[in-house]
Amino acid sequence: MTSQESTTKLVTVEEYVAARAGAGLAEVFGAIAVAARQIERKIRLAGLGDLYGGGSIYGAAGAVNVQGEQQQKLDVFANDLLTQLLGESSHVAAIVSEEDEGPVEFEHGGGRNPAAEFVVVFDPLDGSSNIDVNVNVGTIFSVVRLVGDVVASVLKPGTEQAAAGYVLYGPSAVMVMTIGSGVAAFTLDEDERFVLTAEGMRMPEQGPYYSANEANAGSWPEVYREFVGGLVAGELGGQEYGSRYIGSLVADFHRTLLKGGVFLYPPTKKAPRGKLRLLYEAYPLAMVAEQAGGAAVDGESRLLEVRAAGIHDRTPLVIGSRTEVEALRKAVQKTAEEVE
Ligand code: FBP
Repeated sequence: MTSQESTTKLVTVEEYVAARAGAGLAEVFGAIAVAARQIERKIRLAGLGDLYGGGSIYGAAGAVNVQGEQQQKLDVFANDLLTQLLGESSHVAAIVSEEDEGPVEFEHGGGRNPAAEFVVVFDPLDGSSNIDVNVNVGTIFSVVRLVGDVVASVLKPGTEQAAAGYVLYGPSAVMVMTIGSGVAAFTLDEDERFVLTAEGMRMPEQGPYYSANEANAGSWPEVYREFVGGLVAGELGGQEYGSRYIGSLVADFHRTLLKGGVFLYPPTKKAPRGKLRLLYEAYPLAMVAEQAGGAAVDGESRLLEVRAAGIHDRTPLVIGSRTEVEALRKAVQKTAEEVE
């Protein structure tokens, strides 16, 4: 159904944010929405490969990013597009991306635009291992206020985020976001606009799924193995659990937001400080989780209060329904006390 036929007043994400947080932040969401719709189109048509000329967008771009990972062509496409469109906004002073070593600062008229009050931090395309196999991937973003220099602004605790969210490129493209007053979802419609489809979203108190790469379980700290074992054994209030793991953080988180349960990426021998990145993976999802009544920890501490020392810092992540996350936090804390 197109907007012309719709009898309901459709609200775009830009209108929603403008009405609640002003034109500046609305412009930032507008830039993210335009980028997301072009990324969505590129992903949707990627399977056509080179049929229509122009080469395939699948595969490696031939470069390695600051994480030491092979950049995928779609990573580079998404990164360049977000950087370009956010750079055109007079309200954005700089961006920080998973794909770039340092911040990219924007100049308007030969210097920083004094009206530029935001820095946007993002993972342009999360779930790289799933890009070429047509499985859901996403874009994750966090918006912080510029206070002093860019790095100092983005290294503030996650509690300081002005806004956060993600776009899931799945059967439908959905943007889930918060500006600090609850969680809303916007779905890409046939007129290529992200229109409001859910508001005041709540994560169930406890859910039927746990989500983790159990192939790593052998190198998790014991307390995480015991925790997952306890879930499977029905020890958490008798709740039965199924296992779900897509391997794209955005997709695994989105299911957890809607159905409840817990997603875990514990420390491993290979990644003792965790695999996932604090600023552009964990912080934004933790803000969404908390705003929807869920929770997020790095094991023992509230994730949003964990401080980053560097823009590409990694962290263990346990996120989801309050019941499971609180139970895990208590177990890790107890283990830490026993060690002391
Ligand atoms: P990037 O693709 O942005 O590097 O994200 C990391 C990620 O792919 C997450 O989306 C996902 O949760 C995790 O890594 C999967 O890791 P693993 O393959 O070790 O299970």
